Amino acid sequence: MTETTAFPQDFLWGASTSAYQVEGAWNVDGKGPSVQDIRDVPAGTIDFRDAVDHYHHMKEDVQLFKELGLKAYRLSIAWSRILPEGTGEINEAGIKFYDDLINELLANDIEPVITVFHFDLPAALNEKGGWQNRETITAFREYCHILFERFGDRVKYWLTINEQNMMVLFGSMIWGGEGGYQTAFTENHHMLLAQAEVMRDYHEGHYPGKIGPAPNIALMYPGSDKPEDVLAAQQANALRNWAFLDPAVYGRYNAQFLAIIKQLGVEIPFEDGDGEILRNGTADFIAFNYYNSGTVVAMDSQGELASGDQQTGIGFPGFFKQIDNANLDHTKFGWEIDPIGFRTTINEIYSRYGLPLIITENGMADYDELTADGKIHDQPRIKYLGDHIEQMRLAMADGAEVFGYNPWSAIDLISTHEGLKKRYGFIYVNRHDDGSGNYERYKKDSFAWYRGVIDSDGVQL
Ligand code: BGP
Repeated sequence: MTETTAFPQDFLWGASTSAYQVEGAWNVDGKGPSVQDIRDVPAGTIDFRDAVDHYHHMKEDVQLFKELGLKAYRLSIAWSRILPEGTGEINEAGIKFYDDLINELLANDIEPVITVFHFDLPAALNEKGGWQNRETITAFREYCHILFERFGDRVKYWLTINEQNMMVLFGSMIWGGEGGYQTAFTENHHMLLAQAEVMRDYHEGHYPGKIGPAPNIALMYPGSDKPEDVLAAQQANALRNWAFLDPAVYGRYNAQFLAIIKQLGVEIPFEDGDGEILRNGTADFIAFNYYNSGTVVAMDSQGELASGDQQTGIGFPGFFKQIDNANLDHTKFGWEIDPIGFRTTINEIYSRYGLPLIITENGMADYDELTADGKIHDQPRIKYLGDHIEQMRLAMADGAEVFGYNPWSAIDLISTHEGLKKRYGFIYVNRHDDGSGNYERYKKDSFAWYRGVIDSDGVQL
């Protein structure tokens, strides 16, 4: 146990989930399918559309969140539960589910932090071109207007798009998207415009809360002290990180990003007025997800692209490719573990943008196992989170304004592409990739530990 300075008493100690990864009930009470519901099921695994059935365990789960000591709960709303076709007729049963959830959270003194879009585009919109189609911007505004009108009286923290950068850079893995650079950065442009329009709509609606983006930000390190690798890291940070935060905060594209994608042959489909749209809709705060830093080296145009997933595999021929950092340990799923990188990432974001920060994801996956006496001993996760909280404290001592921390995930749920076996929760769910399990909830060792962290204002790690 390390005795150090306490976090502010109003610090939002929370935890995170997303609708498609936790709710289940994918076709219940009028909900329309999302792109996640129509994906191919990974070989040898179950149909994950029931997730961990939070939809039918909502009150039980909120009671567990209360017992966990949460001050906040970061959740997402399923667009196609509100608008089954993505636009048009409202599904009142969907509204009721989130109304009840928000009221249940508030009745238990838990602040809802709501992501409006978390990888689950309505299938009906995807069939009309999804984010390739500029009309999706209008649909997104219509959807968000409903959320602000129906829940804006009680919800004070809104996040626009979860990990837009990961969708753009790793779309095929995360939601099954296809297409090359032109497709990716066309979709990105439309999402940036949609985000800006919705942030302006929110501000012009004079709702009593705040709104911001929620990218996955990881500082990219140079793989050596060679000047070309330092340049490669600067380019990787521009493409992976600042390309998304500059538009959200400054209302304009990042110049180095524009130069890089021009050399990749991409034409951003700018239309008259797009620059003004970006300028008129900017963030009140920055939410971001951090799992680990990245390390890159220069790569010539004939270079091989890095393989791997969204935490290990970024690369652009002619610029950089990600490599493994030999100085870091890894999780059992191959993701690097870099708590000090969390401090440097927080400092870098705050230094560039100067806005209040809230961490909306940070966590470690493991093959957690339920013992015969109903325990789950997840000490590696306790160490990962404790080390990252300590580094977050040090970043705050460095001057960064951080107002909340929401580890991924409040409760076990489905991975973007590795099923239920890849567990992150403080709460274990007895459900398995082979379809066995009764959805029973169990408190892991990290549950009592995190409750102690919260009760001690972050002193007891
Ligand atoms: C982030 C997503 C989360 C969650 C997390 C863990 O990219 O925002 O939704 O999926 O990563 O990743 P995975 O589920 O692939 O282990």
